[in-house]
Amino acid sequence: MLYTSSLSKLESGWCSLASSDSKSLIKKYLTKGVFGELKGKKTSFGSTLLDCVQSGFENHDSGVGIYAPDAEAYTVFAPIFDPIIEDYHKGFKPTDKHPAKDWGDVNALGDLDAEKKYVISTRVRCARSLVGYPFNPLLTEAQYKEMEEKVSTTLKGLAGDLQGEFYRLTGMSKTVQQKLIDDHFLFKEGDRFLQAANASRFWPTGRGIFHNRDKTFLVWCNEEDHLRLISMQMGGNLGEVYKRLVTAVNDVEQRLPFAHHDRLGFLTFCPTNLGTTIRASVHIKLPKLAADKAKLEQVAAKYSLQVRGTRGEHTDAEGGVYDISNKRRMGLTEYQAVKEMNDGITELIKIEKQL
Ligand code: ADP
Ligand code: CIR
Repeated sequence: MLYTSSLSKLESGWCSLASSDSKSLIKKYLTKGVFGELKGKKTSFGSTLLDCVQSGFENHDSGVGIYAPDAEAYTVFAPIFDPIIEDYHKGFKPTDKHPAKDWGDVNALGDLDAEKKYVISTRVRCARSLVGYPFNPLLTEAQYKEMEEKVSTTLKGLAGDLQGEFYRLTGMSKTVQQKLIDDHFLFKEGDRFLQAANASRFWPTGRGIFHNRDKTFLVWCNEEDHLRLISMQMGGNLGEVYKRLVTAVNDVEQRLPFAHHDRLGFLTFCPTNLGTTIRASVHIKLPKLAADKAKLEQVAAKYSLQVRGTRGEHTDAEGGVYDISNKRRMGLTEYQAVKEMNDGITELIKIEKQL
């Protein structure tokens, strides 16, 4: 039996969300029936429905509103995770199986904007979870330290263009930290969606960033996911960015064991990141198309793209710069996810030129 306090928090949180005008997926799919079915369940790690949905209960402006406190939550609470996964990843059904990892032909992609008129920078990231550790809400302070040590030591082994240094958030000066954030290299601090999900405990312990000399290959440690591997550079050369990421991931995978699920692909804290975990994005200026933000969103959605602000999710565009990326990450291969962004951005640029 769940503790009464957890149950009453669940009941009052559900009522408040149900009577709100929230547009979140959690509101859409946590119907009275599903809520009743799941409110008494627990994973073997002790996680409850409240641990999954508390971010969406606290933040009615969530787009999604749910995280998996541990890997088992995806199964125990499947009646809420499955429809959200299907909606977000455009039709990935409970009976579907995520395809095997396939980076495709890494030489097949080129420059999205050879004229250098629209695309400011290009980034492709993926997420990985370390085998043997739970997700953020269940990690102990000792585990955070141990993971950071493991990651920083392992990344010391990278050579050539990928060679770099690991910088712990603990002890990093606020000026250096802020500069890394402003330059789009480092995760922001104090994300209220993650905080409400219990994902920021012991901060900044165990959190850090690795980057090579040119800051074109970066690894985030213990922000939302155990690891985020990132390749980025100025301009629109998606081909170079993608190739670097693939080389890096293939290398790091030889050194660290990552959690993979037969049906869901690579495991992540947020269901929006499952599967390939790939988000390929450009920072782009499309002044004519973006003159009407609703139109930009609508055209982007037609090509399965997502529009974010300049500083990432839940931020606004600054100076007309938008972050546009592939939205779905499941039910397609790594190459197809990146190609979806490639093709969509090519179309958006075409449309901008015609306006
Ligand atoms: P995620 O790590 O999930 O991809 P965020 O939306 O939080 O997500 O973005 C993280 C950081 O990456 C932000 O500073 C954002 O501005 C930066 N970023 C994303 N795409 C690009 C890009 N194409 N060029 C430069 N910075 C980018
Ligand atoms: C939301 O629902 O808006 C937040 N919980 C973020 C959802 C997807 N983004 C993410 O995982 N970073």
